[in-house]
Amino acid sequence: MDWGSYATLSLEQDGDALIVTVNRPEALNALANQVVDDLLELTGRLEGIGRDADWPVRGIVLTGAGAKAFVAGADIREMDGMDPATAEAYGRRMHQVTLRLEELPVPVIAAVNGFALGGGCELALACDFIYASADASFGQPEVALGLVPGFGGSVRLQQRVGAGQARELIFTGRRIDARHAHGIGLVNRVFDDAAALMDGARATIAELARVSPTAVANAKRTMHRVQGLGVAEGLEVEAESFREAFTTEDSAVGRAAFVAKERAAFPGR
Ligand code: CO8
Repeated sequence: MDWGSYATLSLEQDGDALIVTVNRPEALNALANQVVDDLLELTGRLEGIGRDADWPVRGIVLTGAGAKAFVAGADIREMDGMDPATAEAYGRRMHQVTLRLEELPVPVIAAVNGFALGGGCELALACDFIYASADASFGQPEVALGLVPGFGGSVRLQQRVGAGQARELIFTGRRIDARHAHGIGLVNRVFDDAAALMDGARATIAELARVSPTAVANAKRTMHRVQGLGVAEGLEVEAESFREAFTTEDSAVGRAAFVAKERAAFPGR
């Protein structure tokens, strides 16, 4: 699959993992317009993963270049020249990136190797799991700039950590370290350093490569669809997804392999 080439993103396929690195270390990987354009283009291409039972990768790792930052937020210098309409359009384009990440048929892991602030924290929140190095830090410092979260933080931070924790972070603009972020459920796992972080993310994708890709895609879609629904409505969605799972070859292969006491070789359809 041709993933394209980008001014501000580096791509590397490593086995079943696609590693995407936001590559503007001189500005702590801040989300300049060019980065948003590149993320839109890339996420558009990635939508094809799994089509026609072609699963070129089984998971994506999103990280930041350099030793200091995942992404230090929206590009404050570029925002300086924006009027309200341009700012709204900028936020909406980034919303599209985050929605596409959630709609991808494979899990996305944010590997946070330093600052994940403002739009950087919001980009991580659009990923399925957030892994962090011990020296990572998180925050929504928009209020210190007279702004509010604009890339999805008002919605996704409270979904991830609950309303009370989200309000405290957003209203104070406070920065928290990786262990604190882990304690409130923002971060799934904390690793000693950046190398261990990337190893951990790759190992999870190797695990994903052993199970059914259609089932993982179905589970991801279902979990996004039920978010915000009441229990009864959510169970309706789950019933549809469970039914759909039984239409896949993967489910037939998976069940037959269990009965035969063999390891399933999933066809991915
Ligand atoms: N935008 C642009 N440049 C940045 C940014 C940024 N967000 N963050 C860092 N940089 C640049 C610095 O200006 C500096 O450049 P230079 O070397 O040319 O002076 C370089 O990166 C290195 O940064 P520092 O020298 O500041 O490094 P420190 O280690 O001293 O500090 C910090 C690191 C604490 C991360 C500090 O850089 C900082 O506070 N950055 C800003 C963090 C922030 O406030 N982020 C939130 C931005 S607002 C946002 O994301 C809103 C999203 C919603 C937008 C809605 C649509 C309009």
